[in-house]
Amino acid sequence: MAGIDYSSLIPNNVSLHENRRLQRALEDWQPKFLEWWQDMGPLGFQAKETYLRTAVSVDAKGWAQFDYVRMPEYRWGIFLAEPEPSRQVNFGDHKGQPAWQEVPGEYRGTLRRLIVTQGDTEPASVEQQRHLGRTCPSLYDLRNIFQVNVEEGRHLWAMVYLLDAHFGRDGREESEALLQRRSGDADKPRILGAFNEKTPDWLSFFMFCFFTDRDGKYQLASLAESGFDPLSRTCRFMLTEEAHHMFVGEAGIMRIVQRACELMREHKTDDLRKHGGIDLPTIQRYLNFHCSVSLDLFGSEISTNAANFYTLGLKGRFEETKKTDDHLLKQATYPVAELDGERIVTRDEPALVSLNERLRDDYVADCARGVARWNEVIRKHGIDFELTLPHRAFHRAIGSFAEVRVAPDGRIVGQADWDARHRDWLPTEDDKEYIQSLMQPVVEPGKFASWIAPPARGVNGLAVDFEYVRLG
Ligand code: BYC
Repeated sequence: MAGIDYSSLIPNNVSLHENRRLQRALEDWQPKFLEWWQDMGPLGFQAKETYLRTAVSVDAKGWAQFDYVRMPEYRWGIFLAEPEPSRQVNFGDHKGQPAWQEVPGEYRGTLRRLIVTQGDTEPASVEQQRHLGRTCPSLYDLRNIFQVNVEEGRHLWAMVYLLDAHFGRDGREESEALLQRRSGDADKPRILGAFNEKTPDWLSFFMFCFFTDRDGKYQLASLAESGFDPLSRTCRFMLTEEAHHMFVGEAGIMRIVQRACELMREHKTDDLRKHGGIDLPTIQRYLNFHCSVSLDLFGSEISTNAANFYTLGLKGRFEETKKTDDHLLKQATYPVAELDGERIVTRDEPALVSLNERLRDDYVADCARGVARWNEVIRKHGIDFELTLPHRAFHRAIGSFAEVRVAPDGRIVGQADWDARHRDWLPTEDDKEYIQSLMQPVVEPGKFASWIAPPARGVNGLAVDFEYVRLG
């Protein structure tokens, strides 16, 4: 692969052409990435021209260039947000020191683990969504999922760049391992729980984009505060793309809710399964599932790992620099929900070990704003139903609530209650079968599946019936 013009093939603002060692590492990795993309990327559409956004620079003009491209020819670029002059470490024991341009030797292992954990989620989500193109509800949605997929690919490139540029041989080995783990594989699974779940249908996909990509937003925002400046700058740029993924999720669910309401009004019934819609209680059960597995992604409520990441200056709080406290947190406390026998109580805990919970709080508040916008659609149709976020203790596999059974309203219930009721709370086999039966491809420009309303507008100012993917 020697002799590739990397500046044009891999748009970048990290002067790739000046760094022979890094170029060689990426030259070695790139064909393996493409092989992984062919094996695990969107199935069946690799040769189709798709109207995609590509970042060719980080400025306002360059970060969103739209054109038709075949996915394997997508130009996965490497971009860091512009440097902040004289940036410092803004929290923890090194507060006030100049931000690090190289990895501090003593934090190598910890930082590598954070970057690998972040990087691992990116290919995982592409793997999870591999089959969805075949059942797209419209060409518009097909284009959107491919946009999300290529950008997750770019986010993998972003983490591989950090590993290859700053972690020597260990980094290169980790870059390879990122292409070897597989979502849901019993022997070599992805690192975090939610990324080993299946995304078998489009309702799950939109929920994933709303809930799980939003974890991405909060984790990236915390890493964007890092004292390790290349990580900070990388994450800052990734956040611009992450916003689109959450839009796809929020707007997707909103359109499903809209369609459900239209069908309820038209047929004067809640039973939408006769009419090809997705009823609101089913949407609620999918919401409960995706919210709870995404809450797990924040780690344990009380975490010495989180305290260390902060004290070492590696991972901050959401909007760290906007906070007005001492940014050391050694004396501070934070209210944390905990199990107390048969009750859930809130106790003040040392703030440093509570940082996962604090980030989870920021996340839950953000999710609640999105759910309120969905409820606004229901309310406008004059329908008496409200979607709600499940209690944070519901259906958890990580942290203090992993051992107990909790109802979506926060009541601790016994196993017998759980067995009797969980079909009301989580997607049932029936639900899954019904949703699967709806997954019939709709590929005529401007047409939409029966269970989802068209979007209010198309992509990049284009019409909703634009040919977003050329299937011909
Ligand atoms: N599943 O103290 P604890 C995204 C492990 S999403 C499995 O509780 P800690 C995206 C943990 O690793 C954002 N294992 O947690 C979205 C630890 O293992 P070790 C991804 C889990 O370390 C959509 C042990 O349990 N980025 O970008 O404070 C599409 C005890 O750890 C889980 C990041 O996550 C779990 N859910 O925090 C595409 C940021 N949770 O050390 C992309 C980087 C915990 O005992 N990662 N464990 O072997 C981190 O900051 C932290 O690793 C975590 C966990 C927040 C994930």
